[in-house]
Amino acid sequence: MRLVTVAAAQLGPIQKNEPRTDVVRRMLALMDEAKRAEADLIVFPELALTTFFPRWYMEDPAEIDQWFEREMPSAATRPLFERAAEYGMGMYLGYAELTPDGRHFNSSVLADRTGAIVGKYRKVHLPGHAEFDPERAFQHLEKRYFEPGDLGFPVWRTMGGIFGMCICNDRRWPETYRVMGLQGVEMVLVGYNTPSINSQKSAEGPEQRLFHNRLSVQAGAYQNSTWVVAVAKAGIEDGFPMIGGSLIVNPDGEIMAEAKTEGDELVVHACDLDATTFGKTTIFDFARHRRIEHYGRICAQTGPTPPAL
Ligand code: CDV
Repeated sequence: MRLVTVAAAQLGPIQKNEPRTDVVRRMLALMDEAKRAEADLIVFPELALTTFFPRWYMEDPAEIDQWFEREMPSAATRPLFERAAEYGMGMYLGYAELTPDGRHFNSSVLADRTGAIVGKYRKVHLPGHAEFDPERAFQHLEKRYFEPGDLGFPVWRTMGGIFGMCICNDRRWPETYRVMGLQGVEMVLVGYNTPSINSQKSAEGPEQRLFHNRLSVQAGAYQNSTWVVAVAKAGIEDGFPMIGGSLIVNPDGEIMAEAKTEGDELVVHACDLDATTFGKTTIFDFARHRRIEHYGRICAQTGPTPPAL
């Protein structure tokens, strides 16, 4: 057995005026709880340090940039890395990244048990739109504030296993998991901020959104024989509700633990990375069963080309 005890550290809402120092204090409290639960790894949500600011339309670059981190760790976030090192606990942290040359990404880092950053991921699948959309019940301006990630979907051999990262909307795309699956990933870490209501279809409410969350994560886990740990920022943020439902899914696609609230909540499970071997060597033994001669379209085109009428 190769056990990694994972703590999915769901965060409740972060209001627009809540300073990073207060948020970090909440996160440190979850790390303390994770330590008591003997966790080896803690996973925080997407954009964990602030409100989900892409719901706000902004034009002033200085106003936009206040939501971004210019360095990681920074003065505000260093306590998280120090606590991780003190507790011998790995950490996934989602944040808005502003690079020294002025580029903006929706990013996450993976720190190992010494608190050292061993990997960085930049969100590839950015949902939403770039301009104010009066047709929507509320805005989702990720395409305005971020560039698509330029690092692909790498994996890292660390903490006794093979770990990968993705962010929120990425979890709905089978390509995300498969690219990592082809690198032997054993645990995928993903943070999310998912509104409880579809801004373009009010009939799609929290039950269906939670269903799609489970469906995507469970399918990705099963079809690649990997653990997936998916962690929400949840609850009513600045008047806008977001789903919770943080979950830990095993390589058979089964939910092993799931959040019950929409607040700060720790969901813990001891994950055996050796449980990934059976699927990887049988039904999803990629080397034996994949037929790449038929998959060319997946990389050759984006939109569908249905046959002519
Ligand atoms: N932060 C996100 O990427 N949210 C999307 C919403 C817009 C659907 C998601 O896939 O959950």
